Amino acid sequence: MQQILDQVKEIDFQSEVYKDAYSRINAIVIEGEQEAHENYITLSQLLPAQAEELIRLSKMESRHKKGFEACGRNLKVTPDMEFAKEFFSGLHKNFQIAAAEGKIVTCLLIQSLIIECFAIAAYNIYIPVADDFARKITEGVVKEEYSHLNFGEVWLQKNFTESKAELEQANRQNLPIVWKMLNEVADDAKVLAMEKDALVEDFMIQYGEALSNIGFTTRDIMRLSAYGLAT
Ligand code: Y39
Ligand code: FE
Ligand code: FE
Ligand code: FE
Repeated sequence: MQQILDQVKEIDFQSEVYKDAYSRINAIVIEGEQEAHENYITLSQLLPAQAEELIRLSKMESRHKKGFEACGRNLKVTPDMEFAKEFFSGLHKNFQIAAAEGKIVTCLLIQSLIIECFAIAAYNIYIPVADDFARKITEGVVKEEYSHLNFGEVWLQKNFTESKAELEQANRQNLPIVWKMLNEVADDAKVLAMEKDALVEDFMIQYGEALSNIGFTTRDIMRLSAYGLAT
């Protein structure tokens, strides 16, 4: 804790190096929230029985986006949206293909498990080192991300037996993309006082817990959650 306090004291949120890194991380978060908004609308069409709840989640995602846009404005940073679109393009493409094929399990794994766990890890690590304005916004957002993760967990747990094979395949296809994304963002995250090791650790904890809640065994979780991780 003291270490974090000392670290925060040293962060100059107005330095050029901070603002430059923030222009990419802030954009990633804004783009991520926008895509999450769209993904939950798509999911509401794939799961009409739960459309109302999914639309509610999609609206939360647009509020998150607005919150993070305000964080960028507050620091007088222009988000690099082109960079962010490219950053998300792998997961975005795989979600689109799965949705077009009606693969609900894959869509839920990508958005509600992988992306939500990535968001929860990133926001948890960011909160202690954020500026005061962004900290308050992020604290409100991360609480809601847990409810998005919970939606995916509950659905996949109820449909575990029929979903297992598709989950394995979707994990194999998409988890390596997450490790690549983490590597791409590590240097900028470091400037914001967010350590890559901490991000990886928090992601693995969230994702492993989610897989456990869905019904995977410890043995399966070890295999699934580290897939494609080569540091
Ligand atoms: O469900 C959501 O709201 C998730 C879309 C938002 C994604 C946030 C992505 C965070 C990655 C940031 C990496 C910073 C180190
Ligand atoms: Fe969100
Ligand atoms: Fe989010
Ligand atoms: Fe979310």
